[in-house]
Amino acid sequence: MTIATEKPLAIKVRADFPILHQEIHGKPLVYLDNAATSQKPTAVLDAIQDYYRQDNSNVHRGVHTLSSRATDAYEGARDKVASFVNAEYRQEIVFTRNATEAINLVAYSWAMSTLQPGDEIILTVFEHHSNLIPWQFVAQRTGAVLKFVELTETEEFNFEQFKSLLSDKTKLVSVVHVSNTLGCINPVKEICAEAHRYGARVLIDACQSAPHMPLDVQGIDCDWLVASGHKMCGPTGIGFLYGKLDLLRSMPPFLGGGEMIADVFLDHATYADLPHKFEAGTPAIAEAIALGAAVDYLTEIGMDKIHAYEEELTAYLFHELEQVPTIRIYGPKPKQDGSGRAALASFTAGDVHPHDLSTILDQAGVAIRAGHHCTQPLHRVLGAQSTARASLYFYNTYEEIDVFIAALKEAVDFFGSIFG
Ligand code: C6P
Repeated sequence: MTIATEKPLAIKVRADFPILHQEIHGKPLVYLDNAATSQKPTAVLDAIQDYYRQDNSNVHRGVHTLSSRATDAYEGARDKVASFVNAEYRQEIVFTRNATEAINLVAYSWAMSTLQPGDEIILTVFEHHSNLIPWQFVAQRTGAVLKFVELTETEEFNFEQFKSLLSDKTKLVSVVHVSNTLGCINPVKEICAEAHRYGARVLIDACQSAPHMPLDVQGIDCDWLVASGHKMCGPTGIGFLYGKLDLLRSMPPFLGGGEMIADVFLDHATYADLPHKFEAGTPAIAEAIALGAAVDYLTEIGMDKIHAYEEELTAYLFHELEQVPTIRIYGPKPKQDGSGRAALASFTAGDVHPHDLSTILDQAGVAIRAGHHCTQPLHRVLGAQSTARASLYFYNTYEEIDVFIAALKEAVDFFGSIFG
């Protein structure tokens, strides 16, 4: 197949990622586990170092210089995230530890205090456990009922069946934007429009979309959106919740403690304004600042460029993967130009255990994930106990895909010769 002649994006940015320039078992590292976590550019590593070397102090508390520098940098990071997702107001961004905590915040604060027995929550059968277990908790505590959108024949969101689930009983639709296992891209704007016709709220899990494509929460018109910093070039320990201003205002606090209060008496308290109402205790200051640096880095490259390059890579990955004997790739096929799905592929190869594939590929320097990817119910639907998964990011090259495919073919041949 033809490959774009312009210098690929990866070649321009690889020098920014020190970790990529190493050998694993004597072979150059080929990191294809980006859906689990991305690597970090020097700009992000420097932001953490610089903060601790020059500005380290607690935020929102002191009037001394270090404290105001730390506060400015921390709040500056909020501005960057707000503009990254096109939020209308900076107070609509709440820093959390990760996407999981952000979903739990909505579950404990909004859902536990709002939902009644018989109210319905719509999820999909392919949600990450982080967007399933909190709603199981809510259903157990409130008597709300969980309903599930199933897969189409092409293994993507079944929009017609989704519409048939909606009713006046629907109070919440909580769906993933891009599936971490199937790679399908859900029509979140249309999902919000349908759900809102019934007065239901919509939460979007953007863990696998925020790192890879431009996001516009106002355009999507979601009520909440969550993501994790570590998948988008930022550090671990920081993620965010976007929520519409009035909605966040109407929600009770999630965690209690310092930072989230206005006036405290022995028997009661009043709470701080947004977003501090939801940020109890000393926050992850360095991590938030480094997430701001990651957002700057991604924005400078351009999320549209990242998305376009990843589509090219997807086309190449699928073209090559489909040539591997016995391969079964899950989720929808990309269009010829690589669009229509994410730059990741979950697959099995005959009876070979995905963990064995991953172990053998590691010997060739290739890092892929094997397991259920925290989507166990989906794996049951697919009839696969586990899958192997290669997931790409904008610093991956065509040559790395070649190394991966060659190692995979060798592994499949090897196991084929053993199992006959
Ligand atoms: N998926 C993967 O390898 P946290 O752990 O909170 O940062 O992210 C949770 C999460 C939520 N939703 C989706 C769609 C996700 O992909 C993830 C994380 C990783 O697929 C780790 S299991």
